[in-house]
Amino acid sequence: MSKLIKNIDQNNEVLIEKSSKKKAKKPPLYKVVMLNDDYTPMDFVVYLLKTFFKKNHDEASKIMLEVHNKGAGICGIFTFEIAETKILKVINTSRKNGFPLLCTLEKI
Ligand code: TYC
Repeated sequence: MSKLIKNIDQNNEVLIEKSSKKKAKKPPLYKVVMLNDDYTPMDFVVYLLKTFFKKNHDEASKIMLEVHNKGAGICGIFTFEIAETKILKVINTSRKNGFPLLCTLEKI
């Protein structure tokens, strides 16, 4: 029998349990950080940012240049599983194309 039915009183009023009023706890979030290297072509990095992080051309170019000039840059903020999946896709695509690009995860 569902919880809902158990929580209806004699007057057919739905009783809301204290615990169900509590807000759901938000999951921890992680930054996906892309690292610079000397070998991955700039246009390939822009392609990865557009494909896996849904950036438009200007946003992708800006992030790529930030990584190129400062050594690292943020691609986006996600829950752990989503961040991990995106990193795996970026790294797999990079290796298939013969490039050493790396991304890391940083808990916020
Ligand atoms: N530094 C690379 C180059 O000059 C470009 C690059 C940018 C590489 C960002 C990796 O995450 C990266 N071709």
